[in-house]
Amino acid sequence: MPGSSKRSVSLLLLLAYFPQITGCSKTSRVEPARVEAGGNEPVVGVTRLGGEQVRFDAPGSLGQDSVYGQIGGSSRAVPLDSVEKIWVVRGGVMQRVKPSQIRTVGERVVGATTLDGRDLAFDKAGAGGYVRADTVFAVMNGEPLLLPLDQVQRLWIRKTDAAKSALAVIGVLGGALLVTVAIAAATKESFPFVYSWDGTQYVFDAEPYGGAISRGLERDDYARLENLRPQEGFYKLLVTNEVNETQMTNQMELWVVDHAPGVSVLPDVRGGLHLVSNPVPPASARDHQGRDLRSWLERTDRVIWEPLAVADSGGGMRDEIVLTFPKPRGADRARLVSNVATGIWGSHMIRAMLQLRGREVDAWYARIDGGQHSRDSLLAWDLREELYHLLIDVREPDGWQTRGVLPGGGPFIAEDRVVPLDLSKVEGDSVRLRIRPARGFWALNSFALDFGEEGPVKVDTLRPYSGKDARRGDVLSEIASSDDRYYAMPYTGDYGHVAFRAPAAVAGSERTVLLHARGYYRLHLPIGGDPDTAMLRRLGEVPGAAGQFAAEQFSQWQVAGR
Ligand SMILES: [Ca+2]
Ligand SMILES: [Ca+2]
Repeated sequence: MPGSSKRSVSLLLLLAYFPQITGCSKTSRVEPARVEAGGNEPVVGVTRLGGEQVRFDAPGSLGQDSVYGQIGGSSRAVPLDSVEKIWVVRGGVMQRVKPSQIRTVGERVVGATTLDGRDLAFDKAGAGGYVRADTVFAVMNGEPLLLPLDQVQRLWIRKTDAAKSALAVIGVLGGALLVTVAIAAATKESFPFVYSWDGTQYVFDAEPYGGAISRGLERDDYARLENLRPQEGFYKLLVTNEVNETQMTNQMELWVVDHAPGVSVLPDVRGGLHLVSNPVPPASARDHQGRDLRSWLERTDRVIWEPLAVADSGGGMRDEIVLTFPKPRGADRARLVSNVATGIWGSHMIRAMLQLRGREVDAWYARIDGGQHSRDSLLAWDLREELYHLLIDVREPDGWQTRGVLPGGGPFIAEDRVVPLDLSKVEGDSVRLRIRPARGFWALNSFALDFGEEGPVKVDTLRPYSGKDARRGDVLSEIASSDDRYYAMPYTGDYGHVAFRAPAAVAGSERTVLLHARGYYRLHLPIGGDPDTAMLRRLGEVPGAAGQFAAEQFSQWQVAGR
């Protein structure tokens, strides 16, 4: 970054903070802090030299020499040298970081997945990889590597927080369509982050209860904590709110399973645990355009199939992927083992669709919280569109039959999840499964089928031993059980520590620890105006309209980012 623009940026003061906790129209001021280019904070407007106030329609962004935002529906760039003050919302609504600015936000590129599905892991020595202009600069296998961004499908970013001793490696979409905004959505739109103490640091390990955007949608979530290790007899978790929302945790407990080595213990969506010993990858995986997706979907790795929210060559916003697995003779049931997350754009669409309700969003929340009928129709709509639930169809003699449902999750951590499948009507020596994900809403990592025998799973349930919020102190009684008491984290930056007494290890067995968490969250939305009733009606009544809306929003966002 040229010195002049950096200097002008550092002169700009952060002046405002809008705590839109419940959509109330309260604006308050907090202590000034510096705005960093590429920082977390979306720009709501600027004060120009001479005092003119400019307020953007939607959060804008700070570029190298201009502030970008929308005014009256059209994109504007306000040159920094004409700006006196920048107004930002603290917390990440949507972060746009220019490639040239990635190093200024303390992130390091540790790898890249290319558009053709290669996983490149950069050498860890030195400062790690970084992005400048349209190129990733890194060292791999001791050799310098220059990788054009338009060959990148996903960048892997290492984020550290020294104060909390926390580490997270997350994947963000890159690629030709996003060159000018190469790091998109580095802040997410939902779900608390849970970090596991691994003996030396906290490592990002779970994102519970995604999609539970109001109390009526509160749900249980089950996630393996692969990084958790006991220390001095305790398992320790760090829970953080890193996004612009209020997170409400009702309950946290650990499930400890000591089991035979070499077996995986995996949860289904209802919290049933399954012993999986021999998951078989698909023999073939093809989409409706004939693309071979097997190398993307055959194992859980950094090669993740995530179509952008752009129509395919036929104008469609739904993909259709058929997975074929060999079937042992006589097998009449199997367990689908999937590793699937909500896509980055799909995660963002939760916010975009809520914002359509404008000032009436609280009335919508009240309906969802107050009545099963409203919740049922929301779920029915979601199942029709397959935005946050994915139907698993099985090919039977009389056609495709839906035999399972897979919920979204993530978007930054996808859990392995089991879907028990009835195959009693499947004929022949193979099983064909079909999924029809809405484009932009899904990040598909892997699918496998396990035909092994089920056995009983013995679970040791651990209630929390201590729970301390960094600001409020003791929260143990709030997370101890599922009731009407919640551990609330209303502000971005809130965090707390939860500890559990670790049972002694069992000789000769392997241990799997799962987090069972229950809760919900509320997004902090901008002060609402008139609801967009025409669009809301279209989304509700017209099949496929939600996918079209996502594509329109994506297209507008790309234009605004240029
Ligand atoms: Ca509780
Ligand atoms: Ca994969």
